[in-house]
This record gives sequence, C-alpha cells and structure tokens, in this order.
Amino acid sequence: AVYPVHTDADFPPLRNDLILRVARGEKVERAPVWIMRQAGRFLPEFRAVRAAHSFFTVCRTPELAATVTLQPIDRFNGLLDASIIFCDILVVPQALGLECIMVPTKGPTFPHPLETPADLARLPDTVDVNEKLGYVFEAITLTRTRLDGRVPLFGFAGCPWTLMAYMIEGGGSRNYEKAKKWLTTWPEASHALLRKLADVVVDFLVGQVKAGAQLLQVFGSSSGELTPKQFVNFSLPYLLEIPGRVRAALEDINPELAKIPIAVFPRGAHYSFEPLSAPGVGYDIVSVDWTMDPAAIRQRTQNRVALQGNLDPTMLFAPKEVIREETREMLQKFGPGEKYIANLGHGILPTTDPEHLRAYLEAIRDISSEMNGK
Ligand code: 1CP
Repeated sequence: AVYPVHTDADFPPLRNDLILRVARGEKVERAPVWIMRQAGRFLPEFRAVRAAHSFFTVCRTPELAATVTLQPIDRFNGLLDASIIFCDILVVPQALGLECIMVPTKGPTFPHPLETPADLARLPDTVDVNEKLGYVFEAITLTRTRLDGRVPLFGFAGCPWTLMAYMIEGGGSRNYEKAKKWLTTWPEASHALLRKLADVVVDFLVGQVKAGAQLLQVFGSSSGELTPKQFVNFSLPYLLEIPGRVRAALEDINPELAKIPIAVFPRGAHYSFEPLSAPGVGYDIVSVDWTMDPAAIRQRTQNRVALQGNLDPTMLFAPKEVIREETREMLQKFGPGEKYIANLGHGILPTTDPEHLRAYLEAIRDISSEMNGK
C-alpha cells in the first residue's frame, strides 16, 4: 500500500495551537496540558469499547481508534490541549513478526519472545511500514479529520531499547534480567536488534507525520533501567539519531512537514537530560518523570527545550484541594510563561477517578493563567 502525503491544507484549520507554540519556544498565555494514557481504562466509555473489542482490534480499526482517541477530548471539553493517537508501542515488534497479545490482568505478552541471538533470524531484514502499520496511518488521518481542529494530534513510538526489552522479556518486567543479559553477553547482537528497531521506528514516525500527526513523542519508558554507561552505549545513540533522520526524510517529502515538534520521554534516566537537550539534536520537548526536580532539570537543560510533566500519577488519588496545591507547586517549579507543557510524570493509572483528573486540568488552567498575568 502507498499512503498519500497529508498537509495542513487537507484538514480542518487548527483552533488551539498552544502546544505547538510552546514547542517553538514562543511565549504563551497559559501552560498547555495533555495526559499520557489519556485515552484508556480510567474512562468508563473506554472500558465500554474494550468490552466489545480486543485491545489490538481497537488499535487496528481506524474507526475504533479514532473513537477512543476522541473520548478524553470530548469528556474534558476545552481542558486538554492535545490528543494522542490510540495505539501501542508494541505494534512495532508485531510489525517485525513477533506475536504480541493482550492478556487480561497481565498486560501485553509475547508468547515467543527473543531468547538468544539465533532468534534474530526470525525477524525480517526490513519492514514495509505501509504494509504492516498502515492501519495506524489510516487511524491518524481519520482522527485528525474528526478532531475538527479542536487540538493537535500526537503520533508516537517506543524507543529502540524499550522495544528490545519487551521483545526479550516477553512483557512488562520488574528487573529486566533477560534483556540486560543480552547487553552484557551479546552486545553485537543487541546493537543489531537496536539498529533494526531504530530503522523501523524512523519509518513509522515519518509515516505518522505524512498521515497527519502534528507532534511526535518517543517513549523511552524503560530508559532508567540501564546503568548510565549502558544507557550511553545502547540507548542514547539510537534516541539521538531519531529526530534528525525523521526530519531529513520529511524534508525530502515536503519541507513543511519537517517542522514537526518532537518530544522524548527518557523515564528514570536522570543522566540523559544534557545529551537529549544538546544543541542540534532536535528534540523540542523533554518529558520529566515525577522523581525529578523540575527546577534542577530546567537548569541542566539550559532552557534549550520545553519541559513536560510531571505530577506523580498517584497524586490524583489525593483530595481535590491537595491536587490543586500540588499543581501550584509544580507550576512554580517549572516556571511561568514559556517552554512548559503540563502532563503527569507517567501514564494515568486505570483506577483514577476522572473527576480528579478534571480537578488537575482545571487547576493547571486557572493557576498557570494567573501566573502568566491573564
Ligand atoms: O486492556 C487495555 O485496554 C490495555 C491498556 C492499554 C492502553 C490503554 C495498553 C496496554 N496500552 C494502551 C494505550 C497506549 N499505550 C497509548 C495510547 C495513547 C494514550 O496515551 O492515550 C500509548 C501512548 C501507549 C504507550 C505504551 N505502551 C508505553 C509507553 C508509555 C508508558 O506508559 O510508559 C508502554 C511501556 C506500553 C506497553 C503497554 N501497553 C499496555 C500496557 C499495560 C503496557 C505496559 C505494560 C508493562 O510494562 O507492564
């Protein structure tokens, strides 16, 4: 399959470009906000869709993916400043031919994970993302049309190391002993796998922008599991090459598309902020988890990138007054005005009361407007 190249002209005009302005470093009237996993199990309307369809059926059916992507935008009408396409980072391993199923209560599971370097022979040399992941591109084009310009749409992918970890561990993991054994025992095979994943991730992200994604986020959710030396050796090089390669490919297709803002979430990797925000790398936004002090990260990134985050997701279980006070403190630490996008420090938890998320979103809007003199 060949998918058409979409530009802004193919979609309804954008009516809220707050987050795009922050990504460009412009001054804004209040902090934009979106929430990692904002479409998901904490919403009863999402659980209703999931009662009738399997997780990956929702991902693979553009109509369903668009429906659930829009659910938080509709429910929190006017309080969210971005949407993120409903999908999962694990569709990339699936595109490489590795079966991944969603097991109730257990989460995503690979019945036949990679065990030794010999298993790399099971993976194809290259992947045609249009053939294997075209359903994501179709979902993005449909969703952006349905959004009707209310907010911009994020596309995303997992970073190579995070994907490698899932493909070897066979699912979520506490200690990552199998994947980290690969790094120490089979470093060359590890790099061969990471190289292959990086190539697919770049093509996948380029395809998402062609389909209509207006920002991208690279999820490095397992970054902090590595030692600093392992991170520099096995994760950072691939993270650093992604923005440049994505933009170079887009430049050849249509230079307008190469302006896409790109975010990265190096969860737990406190040592990664300097290299990821270094001049010329190309990340516009770096997401901060809740274990990190925003003022210290701001200092270390020298105001070169916008920061995103970082309330502890369990703070949404607190009374609403506490949420408001914690929000005020968070906003003060990130500093008013520019280069800040509010979010949580990781994905919203499935047991969260949606009304408590509303309290957080309202507090961000009110307090950040006040801090910016509006
Ligand atoms: O049954 C269900 O409905 C499963 C719950 C669920 C949902 C709603 C999973 C399984 N994935 C998703 C959607 C999802 N995953 C999105 C959609 C957009 C949005 O944010 O609203 C995104 C961006 C992801 C990304 C993702 N998947 C990450 C990176 C972000 C993060 O939270 O660290 C990771 C690590 C995954 C793997 C994954 N998929 C699902 C689960 C439960 C997990 C984590 C498993 C584990 O590590 O134990």
